[in-house]
Amino acid sequence: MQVIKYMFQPHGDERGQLVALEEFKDIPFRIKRVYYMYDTVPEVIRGHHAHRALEQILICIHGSCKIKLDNGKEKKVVPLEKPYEGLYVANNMWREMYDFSSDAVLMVLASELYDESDYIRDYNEFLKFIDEKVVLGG
Ligand code: T46
Repeated sequence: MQVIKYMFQPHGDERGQLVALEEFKDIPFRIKRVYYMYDTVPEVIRGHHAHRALEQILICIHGSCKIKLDNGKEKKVVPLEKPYEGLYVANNMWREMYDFSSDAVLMVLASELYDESDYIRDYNEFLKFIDEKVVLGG
């Protein structure tokens, strides 16, 4: 499984750091939505779903967390610990977010507006979705 982690360019000077993200330049899609999670309860695991079409970049802009990616065949755990790194998560990837530090803020840049019908929340349905994509050559 190929994990795509972007290392964004911080603009640092004596005042501190600044990271700027532009769609189609630093981010490979049009950014239609931004959301973030914080005050995550220790031991909690978020996610447990995939998406039919949504692409996202996950950036832990404060603190740290881990992302487990599962493409139906392979699983990989990716730590996010720096505010200048972004993990690309494609639609066809089951994801779980966990091990949040108490100060973690996980920000997500999303290619689509919120749409509950885009979620695949059942793991067997996800495996079927992946198989159908392979058959269709997607
Ligand atoms: C994903 C991972 C990384 C909204 O009203 N609008 C939104 O844009 C989002 C993302 C959520 N919500 C509502 C829906 C639920 O009532 O916020 C509540 C929590 O959402 P959810 O349980 O889906 O959160 P996570 O952390 O399990 O998953 C989220 C995203 O939903 C998902 O697309 O890939 O973060």
